[in-house]
Amino acid sequence: MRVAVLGATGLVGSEMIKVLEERAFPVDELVPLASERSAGKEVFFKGKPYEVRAVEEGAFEGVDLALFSAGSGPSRKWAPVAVSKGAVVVDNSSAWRMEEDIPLVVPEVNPHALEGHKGIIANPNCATIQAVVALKPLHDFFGLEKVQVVTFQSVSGTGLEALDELKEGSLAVLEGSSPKNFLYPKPIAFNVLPHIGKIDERGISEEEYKMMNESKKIMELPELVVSCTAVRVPVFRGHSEAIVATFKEEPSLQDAFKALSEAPGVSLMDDPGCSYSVPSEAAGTDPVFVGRVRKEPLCERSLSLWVVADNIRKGAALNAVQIAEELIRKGLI
Ligand code: 2RA
Repeated sequence: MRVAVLGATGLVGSEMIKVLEERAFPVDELVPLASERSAGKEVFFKGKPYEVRAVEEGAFEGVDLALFSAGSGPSRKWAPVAVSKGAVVVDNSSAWRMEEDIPLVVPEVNPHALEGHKGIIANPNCATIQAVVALKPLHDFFGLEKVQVVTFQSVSGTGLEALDELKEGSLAVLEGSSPKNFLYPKPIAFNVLPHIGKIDERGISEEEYKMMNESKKIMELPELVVSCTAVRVPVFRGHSEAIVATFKEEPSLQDAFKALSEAPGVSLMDDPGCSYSVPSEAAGTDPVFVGRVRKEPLCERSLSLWVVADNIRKGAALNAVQIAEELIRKGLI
């Protein structure tokens, strides 16, 4: 299979190439693509160097699968071009996610949504992916009615620049000075910012809308009530989420543990001594770690969960490759 990766030099794009190799995806030829600015750089796949090409129409000739992680603008421009050349596009940007006829897919939750795709498939937002992987098994058991999520999102979600900012900003603070020109509305070093994406006139941020809207589409629960506060935290890699899930039926802890322990993509942390994961442990791994599972005294018929995952892997690159694997399994590519 001829596989293109657009955004090949970025955090997610380079992880996509790594995951393709790790999972022995059937790549006969890799076509690493990027903007003019990054063209000419070198990436490695199966021990071989590949020169990154500047994206242009001809680059998609003969491409079977195109994994995109280059932002909404380039996705809107190049995904239709890639499809016109016969490729199936799995796009990690937010460009297509809420388009009615575009599947928004987490393979552990709604693989059936791939049927009848028209060439473009949207990869959900990282924070949404880990939440629905944890919620799906509980929904199947108890019927999900309402979800309240507070996210603790690492700076890698913003990209390579933000990793440098956290490091340099933290050093500056430790040396007694203050961080200089920063990417976020306020310095992230030793700070937490309840502000990811623009905040609208209702006081809700773009990231919070992603959680609210994407989770309903993926779980096919248009009536689901979702509330989210998305927070940026001074962590390099790995998103964490405190979730309160309210169900139609009273959830028993025993059934909740059974559902989670058997759920695809979930690693249940249920050791009474240490029933939770943390970003430093989740970084570089595939599972969605679910811990601190407990009855929620504040709300009836509710459970509280602590959900941690690597936002660059399961939250982006791995989920995209798993979608491609599912397409092969279903004969849809
Ligand atoms: C973030 N979810 O964490 C957004 C985009 N990756 O910044």
